Amino acid sequence: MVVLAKGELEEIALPAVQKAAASPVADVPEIDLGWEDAAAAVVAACEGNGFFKVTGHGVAPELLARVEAAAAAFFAMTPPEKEAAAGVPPGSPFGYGSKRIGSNGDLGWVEYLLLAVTAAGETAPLSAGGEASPSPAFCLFRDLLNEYVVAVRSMACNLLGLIAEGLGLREKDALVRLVSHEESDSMLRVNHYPPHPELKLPLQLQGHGNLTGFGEHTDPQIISVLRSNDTSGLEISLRDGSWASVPPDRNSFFVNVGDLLQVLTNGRFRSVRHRVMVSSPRPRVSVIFFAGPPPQERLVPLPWLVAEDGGHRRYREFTWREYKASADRTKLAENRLCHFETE
Ligand code: GA4
Repeated sequence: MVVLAKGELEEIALPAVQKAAASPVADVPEIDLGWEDAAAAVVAACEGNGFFKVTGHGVAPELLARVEAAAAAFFAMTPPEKEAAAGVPPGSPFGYGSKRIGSNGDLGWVEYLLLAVTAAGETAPLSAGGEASPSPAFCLFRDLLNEYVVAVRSMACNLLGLIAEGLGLREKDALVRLVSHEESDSMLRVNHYPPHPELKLPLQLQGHGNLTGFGEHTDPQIISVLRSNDTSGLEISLRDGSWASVPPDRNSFFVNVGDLLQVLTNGRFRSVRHRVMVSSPRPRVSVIFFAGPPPQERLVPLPWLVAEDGGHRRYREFTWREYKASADRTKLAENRLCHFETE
């Protein structure tokens, strides 16, 4: 067991680094958004492992580099400084967190910032979800993240438009409208995976171990758009249930199919199970935009896809508020969709 040093946020025992065989490298489809046949390529990737890489996205590399540097500076502060900077009352799911994931006892070798995205007009102001006022330095970081959210949310909408096109939906904005709505419930998560103390030891003393940074799970939302620095760690579960590692690429974005897209496509796409393993001696920083619908949105498989499936509707209707409340009662690794399946 590794017990964190006194003076850290609190003492939480984590399992020691496990000896584990490295996962094979995933064959991740790469899609350039400028391609003429991007819609078909996105649908094929979603039907495959539900995970793909986006290039030709048009987001300025300079913005990505600024966000990466600002995130590193934020996590370089002491835990009390980070908590105070994020300015969120205790008990809120938003703001700064360390090692605890969700509220049902999941732990990971990760610290994070979780922010609500409230989509008002053209901009996407981030709110830490509380009344307490954040520090001026944190406000600057938040302004930068707002800029990032505008870019990445527009990419998410682009992708949802391509999916609708590739699926041959008559209603072209059936998916986009869920995320571009004024009350859409999207989130931004900035994760920092410090190298495990044992991984700082000379290689011959380490035993090539692995530690869970963020345990396996599927994302509950529609799609998630992730960007990381050049440190490895992300792994996806392939259709056969085996794990494969995703080589990092700081110039590209990675997209996950979420649970809601699985429902909307009546199971034609499947939400991808993924996890982060900490095995690098360098820190990993990732920023993930989770594209969600308004809380009151009623979700049901799209009629066209139900018809294509011989009229079999695989999920019952529910609201996003209902799904989130149900998800919040689960442990990270649980299957959350099974509660919404029809007979
Ligand atoms: C996984 C995806 C996002 O990080 C997140 C996570 C959320 C949390 O950290 O509070 C959850 C997890 C995520 C799924 C099930 C519940 C809720 C932790 C947890 C055990 C912010 C989200 O929306 O769902």
